[in-house]
Amino acid sequence: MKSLLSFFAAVVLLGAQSLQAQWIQTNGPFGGDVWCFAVNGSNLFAGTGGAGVFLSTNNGTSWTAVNTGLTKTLAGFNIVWSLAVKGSNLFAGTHGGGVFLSANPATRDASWTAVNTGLTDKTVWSLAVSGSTLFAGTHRGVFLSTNPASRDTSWTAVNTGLTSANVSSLAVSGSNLFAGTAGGGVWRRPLSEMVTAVEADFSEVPANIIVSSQLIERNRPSDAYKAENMADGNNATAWAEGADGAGIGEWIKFGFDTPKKIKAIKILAGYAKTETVYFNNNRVKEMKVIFSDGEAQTANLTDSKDFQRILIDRDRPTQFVKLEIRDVYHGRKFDDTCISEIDFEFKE
Ligand SMILES: [Ca+2]
Ligand SMILES: [Ca+2]
Repeated sequence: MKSLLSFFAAVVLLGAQSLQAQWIQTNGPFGGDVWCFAVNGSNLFAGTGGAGVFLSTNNGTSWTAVNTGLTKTLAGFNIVWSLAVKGSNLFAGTHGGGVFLSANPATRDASWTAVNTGLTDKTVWSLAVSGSTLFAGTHRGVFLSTNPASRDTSWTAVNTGLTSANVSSLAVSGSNLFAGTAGGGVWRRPLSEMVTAVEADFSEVPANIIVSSQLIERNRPSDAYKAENMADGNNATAWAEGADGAGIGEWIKFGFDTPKKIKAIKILAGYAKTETVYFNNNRVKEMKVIFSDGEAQTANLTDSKDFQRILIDRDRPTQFVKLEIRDVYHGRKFDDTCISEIDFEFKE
C-alpha cells in the first residue's frame, strides 16, 4: 500500500511539472512570420515577414511596432530577415531594401535609416557583429562595414574563395567568421583577413579612431585588443597591432569632429596591465606623429610603464593625428606592440 501511495505521489508531481514546463504564446506579434530576434538589455526585438520590427520591453506581455523610416520593399510588405545589435544601435537586414539602422530603437522617436552605400545586393538574410565591424550575408555573398553606424558608412564585398554565394546565416566564433549557405554548406574565414581597418565611435573627443590592424587571438574575444581600449581610461586594457613581426609601420589615426590645436599627446606606450604583461609584449620606442596638412614630427619614448607626454611643436589646427610605429622595445614573450592609453591636450 505504501508503494502504491508513493506511486500516486510521483504521478501527481510529474503532472504538476509538465503543466508548468511548456511553451506559452506571448501577446503578439500574432499570426505572421517571425524570422529573427535581437536582444539589447531588457529590450527584445522581433523581425517579421511582412510587418517590420516589433519591440517588447516586458518579456512579450506587449509588443509595439517600431517601423518609422523602414520602407516597405516587397509588394507593400516589410520583410525583415535579420537583426543585429551593436552597442545601442540596432541593424535590420531586409528583403530588397538592404540594411537599416536605428540609433535609438527603444525610444519613442526611434526611426530607421538605410545604410547601403556599396551594398550591391539588397536582400540581407543574415547579420553578424564583430567588435566594431558589421557583416551582412546576402544573395551575392558577404559584405562588411567597419563603421556601419556613421554617416559615411560603406560596404565592401569579402567573397574571395566563397563559391556558394547565397549566405543565409553568419556567426562570429573565436577569430573566424562562419557563413552558412543555402545549398553550399558552411564556410569559414579568419576575421583578421577581412578587417584591416577597425573604427570605433566616440561620444567625446576624439571623434573616432582607425587602426591599420588589430591582434585577434584564438581563445580570446575578437575585440580583446580593439582600438577603443586606448581611450577607455583603463590602463589594464590595450590595443595591440595585428601585423606579423613587431608592427613597424602600423598606425593609429585619431579623427576630430572639428579641427584641433594639439598641445601634447599623453601616451602609455605598452600593455600596462601588470609589470609582467608590460615586459612580455613590445613597447613603442619611436613614433611618427602626422597631421592632416602633412606636417610630421618624430617622438622618442622611454621604456616606462607610466604616461609620457609628447609635446607638439606647431600652432595650426589639425583634422586628425596619425601615429605610426617606427621602432619598439622588444617583448620577452610576444611580438605584439601594445598601447594601453592615449589622451590629448588641446590649445585654447
Ligand atoms: Ca586602456
Ligand atoms: Ca605583431
